Amino acid sequence: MKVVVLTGAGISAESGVPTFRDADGLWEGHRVEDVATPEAYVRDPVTVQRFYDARRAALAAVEPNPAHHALARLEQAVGDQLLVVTQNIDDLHERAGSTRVLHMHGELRSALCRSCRGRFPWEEDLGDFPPCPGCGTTELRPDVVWFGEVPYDLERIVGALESADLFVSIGTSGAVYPAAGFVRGARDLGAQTLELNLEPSQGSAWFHESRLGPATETVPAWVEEMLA
Ligand code: BJW
Repeated sequence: MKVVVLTGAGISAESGVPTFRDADGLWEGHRVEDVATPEAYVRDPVTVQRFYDARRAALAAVEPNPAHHALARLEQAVGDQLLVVTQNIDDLHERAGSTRVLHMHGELRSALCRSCRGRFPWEEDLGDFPPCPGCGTTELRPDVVWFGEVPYDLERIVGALESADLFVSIGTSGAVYPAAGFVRGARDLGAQTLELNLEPSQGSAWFHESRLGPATETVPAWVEEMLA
């Protein structure tokens, strides 16, 4: 059975990574659509760099939780029958042991050069505008996908959705496209669809089944069912 799992901020919430749109979310008091844009970066690159530098540094203090570990166990059992597509820019899936992960909204531990478009693994701060390892300019920015930019790996994701038997969405509000449209696409193409979330997402009605609860409980329980 081919399974595509889409994850959002909710899967990392219990690791201590803030979500975006919940009451105590990352951009509380701001509309995410106003701040997560290339225009916001051009207006005030120093503030944006510092914001992502702080989030990159904060990764050192968080650990994968039982939901990330359960998905890694599922991959160990089914191999390339499972693809995890994450909107998250943290690296908790990989640290739990998942290897088949696509980061459609980029990664904190990567830098993107606005000049040569090179992408480079990156652990340090970008706020002091270091030179690009590829072209030497000081145009490195966080390698994340802001509103109006095209998400990564869409071709591979669409291909996987086309052949999926089961699509599972975990901890995402369904507020951001194209990810929010994956459930309809997968369902139209014949997949069963399952939502695991703390509360119903905006697209909840599109799923065949919805299970509510914290990811650290619902995800391991679902994985145990898959492995039984
Ligand atoms: C738990 C839990 C627990 C909590 N257990 N669960 C009008 C209509 C339709 C579309 C558009 C439109 N106008 C513009 C668009 C397109 C636009 C868009 O979607 N805008 C919306 C505002 C409508 N999209 C884009 O611009 C995208 N690009 C694009 O469309 O390109 C064009 C194109 C597409 C396809 C082909 C060719 C061209 C780009 C979107 C980029 C999003 N970037 C961000 C920032 C990334 C960097 C960063 O991290 O700072 O990505 S925004 C932010 O939202 C981030 C997230 O990945 C994304 C989704 O958030 P997520 O993960 O769902 O988090 P929350 O906080 O919203 O929800 C948390 C959930 O967890 C909740 O449901 C809780 O219940 C749950 N939860 N605790 C289980 N313990």
